[in-house]
Amino acid sequence: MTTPVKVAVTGAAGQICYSLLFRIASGQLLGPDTKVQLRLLEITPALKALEGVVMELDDCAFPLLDSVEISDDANTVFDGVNVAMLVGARPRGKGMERSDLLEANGQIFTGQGKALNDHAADDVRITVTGNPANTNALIAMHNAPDIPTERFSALTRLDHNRALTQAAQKASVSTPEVTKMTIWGNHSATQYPDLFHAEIGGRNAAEVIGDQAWIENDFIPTVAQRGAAIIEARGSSSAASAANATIEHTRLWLQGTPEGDWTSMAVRSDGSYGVPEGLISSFPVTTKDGDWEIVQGLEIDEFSRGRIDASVAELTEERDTVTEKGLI
Ligand code: NAX
Repeated sequence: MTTPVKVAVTGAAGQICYSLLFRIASGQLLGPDTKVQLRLLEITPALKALEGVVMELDDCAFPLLDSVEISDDANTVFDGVNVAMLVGARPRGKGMERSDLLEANGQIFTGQGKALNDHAADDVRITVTGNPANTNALIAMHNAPDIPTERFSALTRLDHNRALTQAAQKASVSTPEVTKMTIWGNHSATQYPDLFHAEIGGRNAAEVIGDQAWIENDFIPTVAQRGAAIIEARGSSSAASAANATIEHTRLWLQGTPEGDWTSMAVRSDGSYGVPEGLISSFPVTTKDGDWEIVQGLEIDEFSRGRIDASVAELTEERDTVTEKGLI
């Protein structure tokens, strides 16, 4: 057994965490040889519910779960953490404008960025799931000047997984046959799930499918609006699949992407593919030993260019809004 890893999770009494925490504690994030110390953050009114979740964690008697601490103080929870999953966020309330939502979340992510900056371990890796995820990650990153910018990411692996399944079902293959999928841009309805660089059974996915109309009119909108479709069907937003993607995103980051494949991760742009430097935007990335690299050299045709630019324009607007509000 190696040294236990400290994993912080925020929004711990929420619905994503009701799946996420149990999967982390059972070893699905760090593997069967690593003990985990869970450090859970909630707002004060949700602490009682969180106590109930902790009772359930206890009742699983997970061999790999070394300890669980809960608090409503980010400085306490983030103390010494190696991994931080920022799931908790302020949902959009009735009559709330997008800029109000950015501001409400800005308050949360400035504070959590500062607390991570002051208390997290030197090797911390941070993933933001709570929406608007890309811009929340941007805010946290700007408020943590001592943490290298490449340690911040936002989740687009759920969109990636949705795209894998849509493509696999269309081509009547199983999901592992679909590789090199990319989600570009924002985790929002403007995201661009890209089949033109993906492969099915090692061949170009768009060519294998051979149906441009399906790609434009079915595939892209189905993936981009899947979250809304789940709410419509289930009456509440994606939870187990979001937990699954949060685990997969972080596991791949720590353990590496398989040879010959990549994942989608929203990370700080270095200007690649014309995405303005500094935005947290989703790219195709490979990972190794806890580091990521944006896949280079993909040719972007006019169709893909337009889609990427539209999503990046939205991210630029979000950045401008949070800059005006003094959050970054
Ligand atoms: P819930 O509303 O069930 O849970 C959120 C929890 O966060 C609540 O228990 C709340 O008390 C807590 N919270 C609020 N402010 C907090 C703070 N300052 N510190 C700590 N905890 C705080 O939402 P849930 O369904 O779990 O979703 C969580 C977030 O994930 C939402 O923002 C949601 O929009 C986002 N999602 C992101 C996805 C992605 O792919 N990036 C997909 C799924 C999901 O929609």
